[in-house]
Amino acid sequence: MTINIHCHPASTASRAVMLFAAESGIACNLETIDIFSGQHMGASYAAVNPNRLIPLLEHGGFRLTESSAILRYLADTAASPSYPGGLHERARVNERLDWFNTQLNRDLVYGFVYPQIFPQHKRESDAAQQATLAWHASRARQWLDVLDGHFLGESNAYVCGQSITLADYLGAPMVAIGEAARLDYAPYPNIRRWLATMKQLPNWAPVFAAIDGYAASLASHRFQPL
Ligand SMILES: N[C@@H](CCC(=O)N[C@@H](CS)C(=O)NCC(=O)O)C(=O)O
Repeated sequence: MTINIHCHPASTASRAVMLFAAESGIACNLETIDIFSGQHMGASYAAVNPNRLIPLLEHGGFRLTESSAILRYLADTAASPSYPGGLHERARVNERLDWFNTQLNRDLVYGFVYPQIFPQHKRESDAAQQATLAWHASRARQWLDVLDGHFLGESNAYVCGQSITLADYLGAPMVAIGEAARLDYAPYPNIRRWLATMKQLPNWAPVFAAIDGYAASLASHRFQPL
């Protein structure tokens, strides 16, 4: 039974799923939902995902939203070592998946990067934009400190230790999107090392080609530093 994934390469949540599926050799059909033309807001997509968000997985009659749930589902279908079965090992991966989604994603991605790189996320007034960026910047720095100093530290290759897990697949695209706003990660050497490792995955470049192209189109924009 074919696994269909509705996604778009400009979507950070989609790229996590696309990268993991490609790296794991999980056969699936990627169906592009054009979020730029608003295809996800149309009635036919809303009928299958009332959130009107991507990614969405369909496997037979089973539908699943939420990138981190999709990652776990794909990993279980493939018995992937990226989602280990041991009680503590799996709990650690779950913890870090939740952390990326509820801490780093909220403040770094949605609160600081998206309002600067995506026009639809920009706040209506300059004052509102500045207040948003200021509020989320301080919290984003706090989470980056945790990621750099505690999850990775000087000794861990990946965010749960020495082996790549789903948490790396979910988290690396969130950190990498900061580069579209030319965030300086120099104060976070362990994050830079980890991101460089993730970028060496064979499927990173093809999965990130579209968003890298979008980032290049912002070359003349001025961004607020973190
Ligand atoms: N919590 C969801 C978030 C999904 C999400 O925010 N998707 C974005 C793209 S990264 C989207 O569909 N945006 C369309 C819109 O906001 O109109 C997940 O992890 O899958």
